Amino acid sequence: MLVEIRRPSRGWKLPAVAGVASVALGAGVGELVAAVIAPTSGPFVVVGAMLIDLAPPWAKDTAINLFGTGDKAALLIGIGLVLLIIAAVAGVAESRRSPWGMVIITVIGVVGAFAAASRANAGMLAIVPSAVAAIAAMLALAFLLRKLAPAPAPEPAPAPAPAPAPTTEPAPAPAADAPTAATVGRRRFLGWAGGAVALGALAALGGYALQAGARAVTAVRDAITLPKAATTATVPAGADLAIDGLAPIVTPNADFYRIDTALAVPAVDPADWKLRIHGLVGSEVTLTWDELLALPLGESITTLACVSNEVGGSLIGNAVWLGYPIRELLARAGPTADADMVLSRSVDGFTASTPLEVLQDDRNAILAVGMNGEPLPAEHGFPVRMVVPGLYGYVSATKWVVDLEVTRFDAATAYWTDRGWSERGPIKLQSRIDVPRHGRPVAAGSVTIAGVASHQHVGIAGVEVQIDDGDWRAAELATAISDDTWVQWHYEWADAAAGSHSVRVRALGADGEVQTSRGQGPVPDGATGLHERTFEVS
Ligand SMILES: Nc1nc2c(c(=O)[nH]1)N[C@H]1C(S)=C(S)[C@@H](COP(=O)(O)O)O[C@H]1N2
Ligand SMILES: [Mo]
Repeated sequence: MLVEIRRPSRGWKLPAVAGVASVALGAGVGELVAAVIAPTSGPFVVVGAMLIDLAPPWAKDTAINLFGTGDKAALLIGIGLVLLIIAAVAGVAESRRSPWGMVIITVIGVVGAFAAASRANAGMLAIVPSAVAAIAAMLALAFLLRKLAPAPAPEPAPAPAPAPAPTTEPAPAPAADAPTAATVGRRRFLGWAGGAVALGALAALGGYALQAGARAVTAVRDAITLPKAATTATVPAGADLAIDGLAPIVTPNADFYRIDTALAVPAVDPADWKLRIHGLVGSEVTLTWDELLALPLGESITTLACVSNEVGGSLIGNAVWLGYPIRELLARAGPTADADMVLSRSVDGFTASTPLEVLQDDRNAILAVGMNGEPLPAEHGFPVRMVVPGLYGYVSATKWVVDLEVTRFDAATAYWTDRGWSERGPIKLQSRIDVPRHGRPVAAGSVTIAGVASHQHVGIAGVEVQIDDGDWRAAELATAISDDTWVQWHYEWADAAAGSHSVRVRALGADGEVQTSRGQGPVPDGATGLHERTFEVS
C-alpha cells in the first residue's frame, strides 16, 4: 500500500463489510481451487481437522455433548463465524492502518496453508488453495476499499477525461450534491461487495459440484466388499525386523507414495468401468467390473517403485495386491506374432508401454482391484490398476486403467517416453539406509544400521555396508517375501566411537550384479549410485 489512508470519517461499518465480502470471496475461491487440485485440502476442512487434532479432550466432549453428531458441522460453522469476525476487523484495519488488514489476511492464509500441509498424506499442492484464497481476498479488499474512497467531484455528464485516481486530493463535494453522491457511492460500494460475496458463493458451489463425482465414487468404494482371494499371500515370519525408523515390510495405504499426472483424481464408477483389449490380437476382449470380480482373484505382494526415485528416496512402497493375471486375459485375446508391447491407457489419457513378454510370462503381472485388504484407494487407481513386478511404475503400473492396446514399440509410444524417458523401464538394483535416522544423534557402543534393498523379479542375494572408509561388510538379511519385494537388512556395528561417521550401502542381486557406485540421476531410466548417510555418535 503506497498511500496510507487515514480517514476515520469513513466509519467502520463499510470497511468491515469490505473485509467480510473480500474474505468470503477468497474462501469461496479457495474451496474451488481445492476441489480442482487438492480435494482433501479445502481450507475449511483442513483448519477444522487441525482444530480437532489440537482440541483437548474436554473440548471434544463438550462439543459432542452440545451438538451430538452435528459436532463437525457446528465446528465448520464456528470456523466460518470466527473467520467473518476476523475479516471484518481486517477490513477496518486496512482502511485505517494499511497494510494491517492485508497482514491479517496473510496470517489467515498462512494458518490455512499450515493446516493443509500438516495433514497426513498432504501433497505439495496442499498449500495452494489457502494461498490463492488469501491472494484473492487481498485483491478484493484493495479493490473494495478503493471503491469506498471518497468519490471524486461529481463530473459533468460528457466526461472529457477519465476520472482521476482516488489517491489524488479529492475535490470537496459541493454541499448541495453531497448527500446524493455519498448515497450513490455507498450503494455502488454495497453492489460491489455483494458481487464479491456472490462470486465467492458461486466458486464454492462450483467446487462442491466438481467433487460430486468423487463423493459418489467414494460412497461406492466404501460399500464394496471384495471377493475372498482364491490364493492368498502372507508375509513370512522374520520378514519384518520391526526396527524403529525402518520402513515396515508392508507399506500402509496412507503412507504409500503417490505419483501421477492427474491434477484431479479420476472418479471412475466401477459400474461404468470396462477394460478393452484390442490391437494386434486375434479377437478383442472386453471385461466389466462384475466379470473381473467373478474371476478367481489372487493375492500377491509386490514392491512398486518410481523411476524418479532418487538414490535412497521414498518413492517406493510394498503392498499386498489382489488381482487377476493379465497373461490370462491376453491369452483370451490372442496377440499376433508381430506384437511386442502393450500400451495401457488410463481413463485420463496417461499411457504406459509394457513389453508384451513381461505380461505373458509367469510373473504376477496383474490387474489389481485390492490394496492391503481394501479396494484400491482412489488416488492409487480405483477401481482397477496394473501392477507388474520388475518394471518401474511409469512403464507398467497404469492406474484407472481402461484400455490395453496390443501393439509394437516401433508403432506407438507412451506418455513419459514422449517426454524424454526410456521406452522400457526395467527396475534397477537398489538399497537404502533408514536407520540411523537422518539427523538423529546415536549413542556410542553398539549401533544398529538398517534399511531395505530390492531388485524386483530378480531378488537380493546380499547387502553390504561400508562404515567411514572401511571394508565392505556383510549385513544380515531379513526373511525375503519373494523376489518381487524389497527385503529388510540390518548390520550391528559393535564398536561405534564418538564422532561423525558415514555409512554406505550396496546390494548384491540374485543374478550376481553388484550395485554400482556410479551416480546417475533418474532421467532417462532410473537413478544409480550408492546411498550414504552421515550421523553423529556421542
Ligand atoms: N493413470 C496413471 N497411472 C499411473 C501414473 C499416472 O501418471 N497416471 N503414474 C505412474 C507412475 S510414474 C508410478 S511410479 C506409479 C505410482 O503408483 P502409486 O501412485 O500408486 O504409488 O503409477 C503409475 N501409474
Ligand atoms: Mo513413476
